[in-house]
Formats: sequence, structure tokens, C-alpha cells
Amino acid sequence: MADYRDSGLVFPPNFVVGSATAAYQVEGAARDGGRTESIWDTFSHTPGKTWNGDTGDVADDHYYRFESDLDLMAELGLDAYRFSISWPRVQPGGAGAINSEGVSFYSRLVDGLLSRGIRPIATLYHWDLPQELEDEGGWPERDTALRFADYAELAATALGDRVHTWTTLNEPWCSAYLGYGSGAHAPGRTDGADALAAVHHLNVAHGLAVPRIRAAASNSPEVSATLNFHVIRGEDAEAKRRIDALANRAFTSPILLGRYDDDLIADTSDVTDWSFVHEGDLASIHQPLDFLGVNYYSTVTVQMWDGLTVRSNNDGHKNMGGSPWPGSRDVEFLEQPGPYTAMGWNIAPDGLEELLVDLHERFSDLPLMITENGAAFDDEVTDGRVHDPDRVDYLNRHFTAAHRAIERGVDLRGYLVWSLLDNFEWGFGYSKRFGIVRVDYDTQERILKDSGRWVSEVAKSKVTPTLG
Ligand code: PNW
Repeated sequence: MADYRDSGLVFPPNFVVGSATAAYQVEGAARDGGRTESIWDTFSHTPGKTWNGDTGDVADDHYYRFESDLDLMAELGLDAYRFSISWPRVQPGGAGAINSEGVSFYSRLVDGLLSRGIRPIATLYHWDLPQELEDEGGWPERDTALRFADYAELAATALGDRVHTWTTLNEPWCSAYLGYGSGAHAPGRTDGADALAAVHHLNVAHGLAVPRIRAAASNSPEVSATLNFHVIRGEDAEAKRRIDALANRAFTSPILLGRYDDDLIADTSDVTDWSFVHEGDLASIHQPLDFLGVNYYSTVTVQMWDGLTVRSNNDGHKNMGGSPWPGSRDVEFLEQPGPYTAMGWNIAPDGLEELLVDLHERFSDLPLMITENGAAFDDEVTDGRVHDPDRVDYLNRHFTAAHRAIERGVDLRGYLVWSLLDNFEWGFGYSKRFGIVRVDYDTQERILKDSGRWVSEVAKSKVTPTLG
């Protein structure tokens, strides 16, 4: 692995250092305060879908413990906190009037952040689609995008006097391809044509929501989308082009350039004719953004499959069911060189530098923010402490990569570490811990990990500490 382990790196004084969570992963209180079910309630309560049958029913009990979690963030000196708003908490059933009890939770959370000098960054959709909308077809249906825009306006009206920074969607790649292609995520459907229709309707949802947020929020908000990028390795240009089209350009081209790329349409022509793209859609998807949210964890390595050899890992994510790569049966995902995190993801900080520089160059100086980066490791508690040198090292290497990108001219506004707390890691349940704060799921006790101290240092000083 390339050496990315500098220290004493100085970030700009206004560089935002914070952490991130998502509603279903931390809140719990799944049946409280008028919240209705989301696709993740249904999915996690379906036997065999999550590790150990884990659900987000209680999670980190953050809905009831947010005040003390806010105190913890203040102690850490975080500049910002990225949270997501649960759609079925704020608009039960995904239609109709706002639920004032649900809004009240986010209102108190936002006030608590502001009173502690922490900037709220609100994500409108981090995967908890109201179950009623899935029952009507979910993201493969256009109507879901229209409903999302209504919900976005409701949320921005209620909180837009105090929340200045908004993200429409978190990682639509996951919603579309894991939710409707591989089935590893809720709602667990496995049809490539549905996955591609979901891609488009998520893009439409984003585009319709942006002007509604700008109109409803009273403080000239900053609006963004958060994408998870696949940084693709390998010698085979054709395989790399194919996966780049599906994974990355299926979102960046419509959102940032106002088009779908011809190669994407051609590659997937045996799966869908893209007739779900209506006239005017691309213009409405292509909205000016104030910055782009970048989530980065790892790289993938691909090559074209010769059709003969047995593939050990044919979707790159070891998912059950279908493939998250519609139209790409002949692309093979290869094992990658380590070291690895507890997710089995390879550690590749150079991929982050490359990604940031590439986005900066291709989208002419679009401001960027790392809205998620972090790692799961098998932490242990010793004498009431959590020493997590692997996570400290991971973060140090990725902050180093981000610093190099800034030196190369990237307009990088901030870095939000995933995650503030250990939490419900989707299909992996509570078996994977990403937090810089440990959560004991029996007692709900929080223990600051060494990585939390490290992030705190960077947030307070804007300098990466020297490692022991
Ligand atoms: C992101 N993949 O999820 C999410 O935004 C977080 O909610 C999540 O906890 C975090 O990363 C860690 O997993 C991903 O299969 C899930 O490529 C799966 C993939 C990527 C991101």
C-alpha cells in the first residue's frame, strides 16, 4: 500500500471536520412518535435478511438519548453533524400532512446542534422509504419521485429556517442496485430492469427536490446530493468503462451534466429500453448544486470474464440473490490486495485522492465534501477503553489523501467521518462497528474510542496529530 501516513498536516481554518449517522441506523423508537414503517423495518423483520435477525427497533436509542449524544459531539469539538431525517417519522405513510411530533424531534436536534456551535447537515433520504410507497411500486415507479419532492418541501419548510446545508439522497447507487438488483438491501427485490428504473427515478427525485428545498428554506440553503463512488482498478479498459458507467456516471452524468451516457444505454439494452426517461426529465434532474457529497470507503478491481473460468465472487459485494450490476454478467470482480477492514473492503487511501482530483477536474471546480469515510474493525474493550489503532491508521491515511487532494487544487470543504456511533450496519446488523464512539447494545453506554480522540484533535486544531 502506498504510504499515506503523514502527520502534522494543516487543514484550512474553515475546513469542516465532523461525523455522520443515518436515522434508521441510530434512532430506534421505530414505533414511537407517530412514525410508520419503512422498507427497512419490513426487511429487517423478515427472517434471513439481516445478520442475526437484527433490526433498527432500538439501535442506539438516539431518539431518546440525543441530548447526551449532542454533549458528546460538543466535547469532541465537531464542526458539523450529518444526520438523516426519517421520511416516515416526518410524513407517516409517505403522503399527506406533516407529523408534528416527528418534526419536533429533528427540531430539537437542530436547536441542540446550533446551541453547541455544531453545523447541522441534513440528509433527506438515507434509505428509509415509507413502506406504503414501496407497496405502490417503490423507486421503479415514477410517482415515488414526486412524493419525495413533496416530502422534501415539507421538511425544508419545517427546518429550513435553521438548517443551512441539505443533501437530497444518500448513495442512490445502494438504493437502486442493492435494493432492487441484488436484493441485499431493502426492499430486497432482484430485477435488473427495476434497478435501472430506480436509478432514473432517484435521479428525478433529486432534481425535483432541489428547487423545492431552495424555495421552502428561508436562509438561502446549500443543496447537494451524496454519491458513493466506485474507484475502479484493473488493466481491462472495457470492464472499467462498463462498471464506471453503471456505478458512477449513471448518477454524475444526469445530475451534473444533464444527460445519460450513450454507452450506459447501450450496455444495458438487453435489460431495459430506458422508456422510463420522459421528455424534460434530464433538464429537471440537472440542477445547480452548491457542492457534491462524496462517500468513499474502498476500490473495486474488474476484468472482462472469459466465460469459462469459475468466478469466485461475481458481484464484488458477496451479496445473495441477484446482481447489483444489471447488464454486466460478463464483468468479473477480482479479489483485491489487502489490508482489509472487518467488512472485507481493501484499504486504499490513494483511491480517495484520485477520486477527489478526478471529480474536481471533470466537473470544473465543483466544491466537494467528504460526507462519509470510515472503517469497521473488531474493536475490543479493555479496562473501559477502546484502543482502535487500525481505525486511527485508516483515518490518518485517508485524511492524508484528502490533504494531498487539497494541495492539488481540489475545493474540498470538509470531512465527515462515518460514523459518530457504532450502529445498525444494514444487512450486517450490529456485527460491524464503524463508530468513533463505541455503543454497548445491552446498556446503551457510550465509550469514546482512541479514533474519537484522534478526530477530536483534528476538529479542534485542524492539524493531524502525530501517531505514537
Ligand atoms: C454506506 N457497497 O453504505 C452508507 O451510506 C452507510 O449508511 C453505511 O453504514 C456505510 O456506508 C458503511 O457501509 C454502503 O456495497 C453500503 O458498496 C454498501 C456499499 C457501499 C456503501
